[in-house]
This record gives sequence, structure tokens and C-alpha cells, in this order.
Amino acid sequence: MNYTRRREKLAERLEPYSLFLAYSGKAPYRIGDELYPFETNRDFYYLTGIKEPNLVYLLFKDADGYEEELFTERFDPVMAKWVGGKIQAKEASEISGIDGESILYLDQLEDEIGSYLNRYAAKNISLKPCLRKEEVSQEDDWLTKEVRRLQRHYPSLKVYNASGILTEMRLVKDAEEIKELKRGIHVTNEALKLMWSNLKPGMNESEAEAWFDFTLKKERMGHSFESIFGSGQNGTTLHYSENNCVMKDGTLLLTDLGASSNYYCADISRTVPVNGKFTKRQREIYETVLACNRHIIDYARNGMTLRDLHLESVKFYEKALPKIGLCKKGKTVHDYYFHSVGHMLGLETHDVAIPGYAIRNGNVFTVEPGLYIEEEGIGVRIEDNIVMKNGRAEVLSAEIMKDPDEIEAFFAKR
Ligand SMILES: [Mn+2]
Repeated sequence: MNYTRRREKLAERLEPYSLFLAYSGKAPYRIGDELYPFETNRDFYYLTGIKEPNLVYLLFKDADGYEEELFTERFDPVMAKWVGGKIQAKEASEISGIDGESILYLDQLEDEIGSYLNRYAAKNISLKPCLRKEEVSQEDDWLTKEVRRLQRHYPSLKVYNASGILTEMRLVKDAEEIKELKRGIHVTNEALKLMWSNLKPGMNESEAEAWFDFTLKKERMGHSFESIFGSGQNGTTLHYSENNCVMKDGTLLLTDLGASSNYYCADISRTVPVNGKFTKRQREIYETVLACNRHIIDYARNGMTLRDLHLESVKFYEKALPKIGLCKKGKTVHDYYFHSVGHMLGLETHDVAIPGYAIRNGNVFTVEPGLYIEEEGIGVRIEDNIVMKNGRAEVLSAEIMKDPDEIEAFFAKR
């Protein structure tokens, strides 16, 4: 990835005399002397490509250009023996493209910020921290605290959150980002096929999950989010992630899961019969959801919003559901379909988004209509990952089977 180009683009969008700050984050405390696994702040990662905790990226835009600096922890020989060394200037420079001379230590940061503020004091500098609202609500977030500290020391300093600029940039994916997404989707498919090959009635959902996880571990990929393995009735609970029930013969298994490649998240839902063969009723419902999935993919055009796509999926169901005996006795589509048709996808599963945003080339999102019929113990969701290309939806997850005949043939052949 060309991280330098991204930072240039960021600089182009900042007004002169802006001081931009991004922080890579820290793993939260878990228990004893343990931390939760570290997740790099995605805005920081997007700009630098570095996956390390406790780093600060600073960009100063002046009248005719910009300067940038990266602040790292000093080398600690004792820590290095216990948990390995922190990233060194040379490696950080190679990954990010930030000049090695501009890679400094965190204990120099305060002075550096002070020197920018003093040097350009006459210019009305504005501080542009890149902070998501979830971070602002975390009292111990470093960047939140730093912004407060600077406001105390420099009361006239104007502060504008720069996360909106990063949102706009991250919404449009380049070819390399699409490649990462496809890598995650491909591994997700391999993992699903291994799991399906071993699926049988009487097995616990947790065992099916273990078969899926095997491939991700082997390929050294993370999960985009906590996997959902819901069989029968469990498939009708939207965010069921207990994954600990025995899968009964004659039920469907709904899975919603994904592998992430360098944080780029696949997000795939598929629904298959536990014993490999749909009942007549299951197939009827499955085919309705599949028709909706295909209709929305076909319908999507540049300029539409995700809400437009969602409303179209509701309209589709309004026509289709009465034909399969649903929506009787005052029930409506919303009784069987209570989530929206999709969301943006990228460095986060529910990626950054802008309300009312008109989709355009390079946007990546999900199309995931479902139907959840509690009284019948049938839950179906079919979710694909889409990129807009030449104004139309291209299915990134086309390799993952969803045709019911193909699914039955796969199970019969095992
Ligand atoms: Mn999704």
C-alpha cells in the first residue's frame, strides 16, 4: 500500500496551519498481568500501515507543504527480553514511508507540539485530532487526554476533529485494499468448505465453529468479528454467538463470520441444511432470501444510498412474503426482517460511514437480506461483499456458493 500517498491526500484536505494527530492505541487491561489482544486504531493504520501500540503520528500543514513525524517508545532491553522489542525507526520508516529522520521518541512529543504552536503562534493554528466518538468516550484514551491538556495550556487553540476526513478517504477503496478484502474472503470460503465437509446432525455448533477456525489459524488470519453459528431456532436470533447447541437433523445452520486480512474484514453469511438437504419449506424460504440478495445486487447503482437499497429489499419482501404464506394476521415484513440490508465494509466490519452517503465507485459494502421465522425455527441470511465498479455492484464473494442446488450437490458429494 502507498501510505505516503494517503498522507499527502490528507494534507491536501487540511487547511494551512493545521496540526493533525493520530494515535495507534493501547490494548485494554484484561485481568492479572494480562491485556486484551491489541487492535491498532484503524485511522492510524490507514495512514501508516504500522500495527503497534502506543505510537503517535503528527502532521503539520503550513502554507506550502507539510511536515510529519512519528513518535515511538524508546528501546527497553528488559521488556525486549520478556515480550520482544518495540518497532524500531528503520522498520517503521520502511513500512510507512515516513523519513527515518522524522521518527522520534514519545518523550519528545510534548516539546515538538509546543515548538509548532510557538513557531506559528501568529497563524491561528488549529488542532486536528483524529478521534472517533467511541474513543472520546474512553476516559483514558491518550489522544483524548492530550487534546484536553493542550486546550488547558493553549486556551485559544481551536480544535476540530479530523475523523470525518479519514472517513471520506477510507470509504473509497483502492485496488490493493480490494486485494486484501479478496484474500480474507477467499480464506473464509476455504474455511467454510472445510466446516461444511464435516458438518452433520448431532454435532455441536461449537464443533462446526472449530472446523471453521482451523483454516483461519492455519492461514494466520484473524476473525473480522465473533462468529455466529446458529442452528434451527438459534438462526432466528440476530447476533447469536453462544454457538453451543447440538445441531438437530432437519434444521438449517446459519453462519455469519469472516476472516480479516491485514484488518480488511470479510463478512459473509451463509445458510445450509445441517444434513445437506433442504426441506421443501426451507428451500422456499431460502430461495426467497436468495432472490432478494440477487435483486439488490442487480439493483444497486452509483448515487443510491444504503437506505435506498434497504427500502428496495423491504419492497421486494412485501411482494414475495405473502406468496410463501407469511405476513398473515397483521404481521408485516418487519416481523421477519428486522435489520438493514447492509453496511459499509473495510478496516472495520461495520466500517466508517456517512449518513445519507451516495454510493460511488470504490465503495465496499454488504448485501445481506435475511428472513427469521421464529415459529418455524427457520432463520436464513445470505450475505455477500460488494464493490462498486463502473457504477454497478461487483460481488467480491462470488466464489462462496449460495445456489441451493450447488449446496445440496456439495453435501451429497462429500
Ligand atoms: Mn454484515
